[in-house]
Amino acid sequence: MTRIPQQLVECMAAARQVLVVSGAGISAESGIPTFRDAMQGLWSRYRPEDLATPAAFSRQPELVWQWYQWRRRLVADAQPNRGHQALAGLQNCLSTMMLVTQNVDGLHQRAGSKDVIELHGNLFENRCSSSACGHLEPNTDLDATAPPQCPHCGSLMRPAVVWFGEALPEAALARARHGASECQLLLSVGTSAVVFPAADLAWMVKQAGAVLVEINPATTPLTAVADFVLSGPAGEILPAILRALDPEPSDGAHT
Ligand code: BJW
Ligand code: ZN
Repeated sequence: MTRIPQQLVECMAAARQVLVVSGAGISAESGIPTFRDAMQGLWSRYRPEDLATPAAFSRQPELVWQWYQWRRRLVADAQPNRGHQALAGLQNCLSTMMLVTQNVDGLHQRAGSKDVIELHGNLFENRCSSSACGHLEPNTDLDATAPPQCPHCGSLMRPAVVWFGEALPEAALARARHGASECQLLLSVGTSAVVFPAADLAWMVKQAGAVLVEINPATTPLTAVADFVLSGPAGEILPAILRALDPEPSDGAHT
């Protein structure tokens, strides 16, 4: 069983505000490949970094659309795992916990986390590709093989996610940065911490002298500067943290 250092348990219990920044690794145990994992099946000859760009969508809208439809179906068939559930439990047992995610899969919300700040958008919404229009609507058809047209201006609809070179949603980023400036402890979970500006949150917290904790089976640029490195899968480590903080929950959680 994973052992959580007592000093970390005390830091977490004492923190008035904890900021959690999650990445694709937390959904790996739900069967969703991480962003930089090898792509599977038909998609194995593409690099995700080459599909998640506005230029790729302009060049080959159907190809990019079909990649997102494949990922949407994977996520729709998946379930939140023990890592997502433990984070939802932590939100109830810590004084204030803000959850910022780079993930677009909505699994935190499905596990019961509240007020999740999505930095890179959401797979299950579409936005008009004309920035002058910006019409937003839910994606309802998981089988359509081509992007639909915008009902307002006729441009192609695209997944409402943030691609490389695009600005993050302003309000979400401002809230995340405010959370980083206010927190006493940041938990970086399942992210390679190489994509900015999300990766900056941990560096901001470290510079301000707050505690940086990393949960990841692999090393990242944060590993060398983190105050606590919990090397292993989020689905084991997060429930162990919850048990250490709240050994006898009144609602029978973590059984
Ligand atoms: C486990 C596990 C288990 C496995 N348990 N862990 C500064 C320096 C250099 C470059 C830049 C910079 N600032 C900006 C840039 C450019 C660029 C960038 O960062 N490039 C770097 C790659 C170099 N950033 C941008 O372009 C951003 N935009 C921007 O800055 O705009 C400026 C602007 C301002 C004003 C006007 C216009 C422009 C946008 C970035 C958008 C990122 N979007 C994506 C795609 C989203 C949609 C989609 O999903 O298709 O977001 S890219 C991709 O990376 C996705 C992810 O959210 C993001 C982060 O990846 P993540 O989550 O860390 O996943 P992985 O796969 O990398 O790592 C998984 C980790 O899990 C691994 O470490 C595993 O070990 C671990 N793991 N199993 C725990 N069981
Ligand atoms: Zn439109």
